[in-house]
Amino acid sequence: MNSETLNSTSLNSKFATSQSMDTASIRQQFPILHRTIRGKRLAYLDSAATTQKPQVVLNSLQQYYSQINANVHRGIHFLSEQASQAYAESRTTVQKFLNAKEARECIFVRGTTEAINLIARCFGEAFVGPNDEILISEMEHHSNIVPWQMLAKRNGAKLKFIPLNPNGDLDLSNLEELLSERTKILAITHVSNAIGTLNPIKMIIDLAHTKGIPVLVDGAQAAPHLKIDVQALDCDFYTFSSHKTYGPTGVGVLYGKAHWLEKLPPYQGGGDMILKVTMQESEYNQLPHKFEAGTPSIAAVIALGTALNFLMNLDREAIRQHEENLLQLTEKMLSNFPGIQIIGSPKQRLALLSFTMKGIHPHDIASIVDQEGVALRAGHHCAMPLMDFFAVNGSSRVSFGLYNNEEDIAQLAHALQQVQTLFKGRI
Ligand code: ALA
Repeated sequence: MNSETLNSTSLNSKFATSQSMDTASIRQQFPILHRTIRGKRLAYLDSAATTQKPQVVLNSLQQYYSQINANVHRGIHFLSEQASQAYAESRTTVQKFLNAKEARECIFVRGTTEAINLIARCFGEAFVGPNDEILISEMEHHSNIVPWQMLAKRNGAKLKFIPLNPNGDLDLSNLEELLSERTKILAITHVSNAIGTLNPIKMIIDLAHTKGIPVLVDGAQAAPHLKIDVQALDCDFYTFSSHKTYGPTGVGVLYGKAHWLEKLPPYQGGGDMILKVTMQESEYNQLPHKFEAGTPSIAAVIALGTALNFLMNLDREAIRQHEENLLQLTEKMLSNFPGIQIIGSPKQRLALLSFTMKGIHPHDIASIVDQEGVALRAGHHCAMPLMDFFAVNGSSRVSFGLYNNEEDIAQLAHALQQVQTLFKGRI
């Protein structure tokens, strides 16, 4: 490949608009970005798997455990009141982040996977019976496939799929027919975690609603990058994970319209989700507590609030533009490599892409670039049906966070050249 494409100075000047966001000062706030990996600068290009955490989030975790550690909603002592208040404030922050109508519509769960499992279990129990249909798409992450397969098996329902176009967009030409009289719910990803397709989610929701069908949106790969407005989208359920949104692991959010959540049975039984328990039966608590049995991940919930405030205090549109520039730059860089094939060419991609390198296994690529300090994800990305659609066993994925810069892409280009050098004559 042309050595100019490896030169970070030329990359910088080509996409000068990226500089309108002060990436340097943002990077300063992420301590992990300053460590070296195998003696090399870290180029972290795996934010779709999990994002790195800013210092304010780390401080929030430390502060909770060192200053206010106590259980929530249980004690009347000072610390428990402080912890409960911080926990409740975090819910209000989530409400603001999603523009939900009410804070009680925002349920803390373990992550997107648990949120979808909760709906598959509780909505399934209440509303899905034999021969009913559940509609998803062929581009879903396993966590938006397997819970529905389990439900279909349990209740004798049928799982149907929105197909794909060869470019990796959803084929929506038959959506109206796919949304049948028997369809009880449509569950669809906002953004593909494997190839980055940004779906026309509003149009899909509106169409489903014309037939009275509720829609769950898997927002795991959208919430870190887009301003989400659940009222404008009018979705019935929306899910995202803290750890992909600059917060800690172990917590995520299930948004649901109150009228739906009120109709669903509880997910788990235990403390906090009840008002009264006798030996024979129980009376369940109000929203949101009905779905939050047991001691929650208190520190993580509070630090998620910190992470969302961190994001909301930044210029989200500038971040989006910055990540878009990085994506275009990466596409351009990869297209200069012989044998590299970017998977799909959707109309709109968000913050990530996947590629294959002729004759080289994605795991080999990830191992070799790792030696150069570059972190990529390799494999099927928990989207095996999508990999089958593109007839590949797996791919290498580059995904961005707000802290990435042109230097990361130049470092990736250099590392990929090492891969080609090592495999020269063998492919
Ligand atoms: N769902 C995460 C990813 O796509 C783990 O990498």
